[in-house]
Amino acid sequence: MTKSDLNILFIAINYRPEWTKEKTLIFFPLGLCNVASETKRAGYSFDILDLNVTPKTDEELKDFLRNKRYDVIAVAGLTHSYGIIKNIVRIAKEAHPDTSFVIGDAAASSIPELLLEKAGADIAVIGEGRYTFVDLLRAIENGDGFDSIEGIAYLKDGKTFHTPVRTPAAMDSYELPIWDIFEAEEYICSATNYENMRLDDNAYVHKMRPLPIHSSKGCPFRCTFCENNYFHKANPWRYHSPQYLVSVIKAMKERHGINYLYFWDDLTFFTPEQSEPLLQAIIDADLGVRFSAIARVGLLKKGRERLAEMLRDAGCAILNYSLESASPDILKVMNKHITAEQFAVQKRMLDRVGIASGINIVLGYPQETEKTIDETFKLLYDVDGFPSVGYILPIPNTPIFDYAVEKGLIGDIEEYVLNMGERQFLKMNMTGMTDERFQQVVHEHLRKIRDKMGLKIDDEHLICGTVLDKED
Ligand code: B12
Ligand code: SF4
Repeated sequence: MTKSDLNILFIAINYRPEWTKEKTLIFFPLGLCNVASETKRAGYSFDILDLNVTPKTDEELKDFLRNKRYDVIAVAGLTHSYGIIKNIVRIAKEAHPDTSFVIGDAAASSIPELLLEKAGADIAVIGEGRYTFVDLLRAIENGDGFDSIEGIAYLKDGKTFHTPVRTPAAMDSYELPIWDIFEAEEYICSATNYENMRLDDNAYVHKMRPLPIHSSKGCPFRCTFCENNYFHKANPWRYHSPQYLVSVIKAMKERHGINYLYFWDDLTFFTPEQSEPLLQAIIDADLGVRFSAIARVGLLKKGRERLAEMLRDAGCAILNYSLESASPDILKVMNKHITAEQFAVQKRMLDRVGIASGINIVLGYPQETEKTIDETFKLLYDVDGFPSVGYILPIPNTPIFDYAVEKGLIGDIEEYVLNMGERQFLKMNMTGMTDERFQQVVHEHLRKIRDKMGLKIDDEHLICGTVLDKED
């Protein structure tokens, strides 16, 4: 079989199928694009089915998949999209049972057993997947086994079998994504429909032409609710050189006219030693691009005012950093290694230089009480921080998930994953409060902060602030 004989399809799923691009922002499938780009460079041709840009009903999907027989179908997914992936595998395999389904991204690393043993997928690609996928195609082409391909799981004698972990390549050796493999302009323009996403009181996303970029992979910390516990288990935190990143941003500007970057990292700015050279390179290149990025509480502290100014001068519009909780006890069980005081210092320093703060909190650890909730929101009230609220969403293979299983809060794992939903919705209550009281307290606090800050957010969108109303 030659390369051109393999029929390959990449499917970008819509994680929120009921919210189409007309109603909300759609997110560029950067991970899948990186894999498809490498596949293209390796000389393979393929089809793309992008369900964000062209949504399909099950019937339309069936028609699409019946029309052409694919040897390999590749899908990227997060854990909570397990049900969507399972449905796609079922539909495709009804028509062509011998198609090989390859699943990548966070779902493949967190729930490989479910994907292989229950959903009918054939291969789960663990962690970084661009070179692994090309190796897989070569093995399928040549009829070789998969044992020698590092970084995958597949079924052997009906059970999930893991090959050795793949050592990631050097960060700067990654070639650029070929953004046009997907309809990049559809994604860039979708921001113009997204009237509801606030950066701060006045700035909305619709003036932007954004695309995501990675500056790093992984994170050196191990918070007890975070997927880093397994996804980057064997890999250290790694980041691109400033020169590499500047060249990527230049290419994004030239090819797609972008003027805004989302740094889709776990951790973009960690220490001054690592942050300053990157910021200086962006300032020197005078790129005219603004960005949002990720840091941790503790980056900005007394004596680091210059770093805050560099962030501003480089174009940082929003710095996202998580408080998670102001309760020292909860921060401890989260393994967070931050303090409420450090958070307040960072927030005020960013306010002074005019950078908006993206603040996440996670509510509902077993130690959570009305008192700890008050503590968290009092701090936010005092510093004028309106948070993005998440209720704890235990992800398989994290310590908090193991705890929930141990306590009998999670029984059948497949059933749990099918219904886990997203962090905006209270699905698992590990506190001593009733669901109603818990949510009532949270909403009361959010209303108070909103009113103090004069934000235009209606009561229904206090938690899910980036969601447009669904059509009836
Ligand atoms: C940006 C981001 C978002 C954005 C956009 C998400 C999106 N739809 O694309 C927003 C803010 C919307 C978001 C939302 C959520 N997110 Co989020 N998000 C991220 C973040 C920071 C980056 C994601 C990213 O860039 N992906 C692109 C990556 C995957 O590209 P890459 O590195 O080049 O990919 C390599 C490998 O992953 C692999 N690979 C990737 N895809 C594929 C496909 C195939 C076929 C193969 C073979 C390989 C492969 O190979 C690639 C190249 O080597 C990650 C953390 C992180 N650093 O990954 C969290 C993360 C993915 N999010 C997470 C979560 C939980 C969510 C939410 C569910 C939170 C919630 N609301 O409850 C929602 C999901 C809702 C939704 N609609 O998507 C978790 C997922 C955990 C899990 N196991 O599922 C993560 C990992 C954060 C964390 N540390 O826990 N998120
Ligand atoms: S600091 Fe953030 S990315 Fe790192 S382990 Fe904790 S939650 Fe995950």
